[in-house]
Amino acid sequence: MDSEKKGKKQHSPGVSSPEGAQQIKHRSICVQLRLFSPIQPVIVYTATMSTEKCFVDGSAAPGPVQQDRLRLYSMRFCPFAQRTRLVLHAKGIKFETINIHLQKKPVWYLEKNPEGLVPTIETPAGEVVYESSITCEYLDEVYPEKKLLPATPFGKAKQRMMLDHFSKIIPHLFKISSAKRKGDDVSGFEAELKEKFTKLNEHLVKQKTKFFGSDTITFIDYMMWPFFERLGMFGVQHCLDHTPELKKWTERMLEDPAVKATMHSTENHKVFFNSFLEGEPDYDYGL
Ligand SMILES: N[C@@H](CCC(=O)N[C@@H](CS)C(=O)NCC(=O)O)C(=O)O
Repeated sequence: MDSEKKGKKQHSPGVSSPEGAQQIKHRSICVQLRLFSPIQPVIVYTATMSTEKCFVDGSAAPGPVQQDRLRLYSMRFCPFAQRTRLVLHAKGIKFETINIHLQKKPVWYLEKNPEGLVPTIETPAGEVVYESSITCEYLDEVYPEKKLLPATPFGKAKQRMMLDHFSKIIPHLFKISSAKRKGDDVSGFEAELKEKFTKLNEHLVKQKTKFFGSDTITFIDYMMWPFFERLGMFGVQHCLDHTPELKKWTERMLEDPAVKATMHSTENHKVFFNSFLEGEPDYDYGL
């Protein structure tokens, strides 16, 4: 693979915005370890989110992962990486974060994950796992405390099917926001989105549970959440107005400690997303 070239590739639009004042409050239990370079310290988190500047093409490669933790390669506003961060926080796994400049990726990052996407997890044994839902399933298997996926094959299959359906909603969100930006009429797209939300709402009503898998948060809630956190950024928050159970689900999710630890304010999401749409993503916004 031509990693030089790949390093210059635009990152996908699966990205949202920055971190808010809200997060600054949660930036507590971290230990700064100036391991690799004086300007790019790695932060070890047990219960908080990454606030570190991204590693850019030309920056020194980090050394091996220490025995007592995992390493997450991330980007602060990436909704897919947020899935992994949610699971790491929810399960209380000790990890450090290295944020990657997705427009100027270091060559060493492409050697770890040839797809060049975040999130990626690396273990002390040098094992590398990527693709958000795969990283989350991996974490759930390796760290059995507070299991997020159901124990039965059918329970697992149901959550995977739900995730598969939900994945089809994601491009829709970007489509609406891009059409809005161009000043196009989005009423048709919004009607489609409302229909999809109605189905999710019906699922909650029918199942009579507070969350999508049960009365407590499970895997599927964390997989979907990052996109609901960004509804305001996409300008489609009002599409929840006719789906009261789904709206209540978003309110319950906002109470979850892992959500609180990883989220950005809508305002910050918007600033980052605009910088992304203008072709100059400000990955370090707010740092
Ligand atoms: N299917 C991937 C999508 C991840 C993804 O699109 N990440 C974006 C950032 S939000 C990325 O790494 N983009 C870099 C690129 O496209 O080169 C997953 O679920 O992990």
